[in-house]
Amino acid sequence: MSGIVDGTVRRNTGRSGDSRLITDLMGLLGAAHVLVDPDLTAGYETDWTGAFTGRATAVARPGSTDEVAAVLRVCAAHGVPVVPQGGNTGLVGGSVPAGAAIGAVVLSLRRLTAIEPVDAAAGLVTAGAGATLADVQAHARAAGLDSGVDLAARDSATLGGIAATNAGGERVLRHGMTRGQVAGLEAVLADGRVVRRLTGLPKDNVGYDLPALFVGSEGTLGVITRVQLRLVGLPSARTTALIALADVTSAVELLARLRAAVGSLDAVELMFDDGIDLVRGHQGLPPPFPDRPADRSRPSRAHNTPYLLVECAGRTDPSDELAAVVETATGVLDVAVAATPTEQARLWAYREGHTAAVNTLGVPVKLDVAVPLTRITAFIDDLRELVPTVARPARLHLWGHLAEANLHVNVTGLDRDDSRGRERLTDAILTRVAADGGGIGAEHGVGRAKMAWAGLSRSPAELAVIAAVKHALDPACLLNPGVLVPPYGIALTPGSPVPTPPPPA
Ligand code: FAD
Ligand code: 2HG
Ligand code: ZN
Repeated sequence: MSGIVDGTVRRNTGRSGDSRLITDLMGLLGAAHVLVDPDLTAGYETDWTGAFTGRATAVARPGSTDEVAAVLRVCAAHGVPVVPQGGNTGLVGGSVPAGAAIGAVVLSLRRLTAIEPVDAAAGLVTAGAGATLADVQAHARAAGLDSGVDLAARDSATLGGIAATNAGGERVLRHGMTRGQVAGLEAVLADGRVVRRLTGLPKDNVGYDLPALFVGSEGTLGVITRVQLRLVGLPSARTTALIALADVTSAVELLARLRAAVGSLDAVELMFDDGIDLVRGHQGLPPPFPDRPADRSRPSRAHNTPYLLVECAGRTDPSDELAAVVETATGVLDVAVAATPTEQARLWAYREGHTAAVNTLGVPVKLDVAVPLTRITAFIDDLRELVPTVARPARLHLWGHLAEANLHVNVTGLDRDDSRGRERLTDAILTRVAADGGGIGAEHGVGRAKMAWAGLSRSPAELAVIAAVKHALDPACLLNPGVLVPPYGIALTPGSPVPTPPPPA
């Protein structure tokens, strides 16, 4: 049996000692919705990247909020931790029972898929936490509206997971992060109590903003069961352009001009030649341009050309507005414009294919950082030098959401089990990020992967508040132990207070 003992989470070695818990769960949900067969649980036990894995005591698949509450009460009674899981597309190891959560019950929300009718006047839709983003988007579009949140994992990522990670994605420039799009939610606390705020009232100032507190809490404060999402207008005209540039500085300058002059700007995404080549190899795609864009100012250097994928969307055709800026920008080497959905999807495939293409090279060291745009050129140059000095063999893959100064830094070539080498590299890169006043976690969250480095982006006082909130809502530390907040008994940074478990009731 798992439980908090002497400040650490006791780990399961097998499933036999948990038969009473499993029997209780089966009594609640029926045997069909409590998975214990390793062939069936395997897909819930390893994260999308393959970096994080651990055995679960069981995978519980409740079908309603009441069942979620009942599962949490039973797990609390048995002292067994719970790892909430949606689509398992998270990239920081928070959705699987690894590390301090080995032996936890994985609580899969994927059966909570109900999507309620769109409230067109209020611009809202409420859906079960297990509804996929793609299903919610299709539902909203059928009503003439759209979700302001979009990301490449849309077919699997769930509304609950998106809220729990405060996901970013490809429309943040226009609509902000998920927190701004969540109007309300319903969540179940570790002890089974239900917190529900789904009034849909835009003005509702009565105390702390509890829905906002659960957004970005990564399954550590409660299990989100329903999400009320704001909807945005569905644009009738869209233009997408892939623009090859001489260097990153030109890309940043173009971003500034686009921001100032193009009101319909929706997305400005960054990638490089080597990333596009990797995606092309993986998906068998043709090159975006007949000839590789060449920077004549540095013909002899093996130059990794940066590209911006720019999208504008509005009620009227934004292509002239976009063209006017691009035609007069400096450092533009080549431009491909897509006006039809099929052509646009072709351009987006180069950008959205990066994560899957990198995974074919092995388990990457995956970092998601934000660096002030004024420093991003120097940061990228430094990174290209730093990575091979810290890790060898290593291959650096860079892409991201330029408008949000958000770079995805992936490094392949390190063995999955070389935890020291992976930590050393992570530490070197994140320390460099912090030195530039950057953020060590931009949109994917902290999870298990970045917890040890949270002190680079948050002060001891901030970390203490985060831990206090966690321990107030989940004093036994049963929800996602080892994610975001250190388990009891472990100081996050030297000198910071060591959290201790509450005295037995
Ligand atoms: P999971 O992976 O299942 O869980 C993620 C975290 O949320 C875990 O800590 C889990 O415990 C918690 N959680 C899940 N459901 C609940 C719930 N109902 N209640 C409480 N806690 C819960 N992310 C971005 O921000 N921007 C991107 O552009 C982006 N692109 C991606 C592209 C690809 C190809 C992939 C594979 C991932 C991408 N991601 C991106 C990461 C991922 O899709 C997001 O983090 C997403 O929000 C996770 O949703 P999920 O349902 O898969 O959650
Ligand atoms: C993206 O924007 C996603 O492509 C995934 O956030 C990033 O795989 C990654 O590192
Ligand atoms: Zn991203």
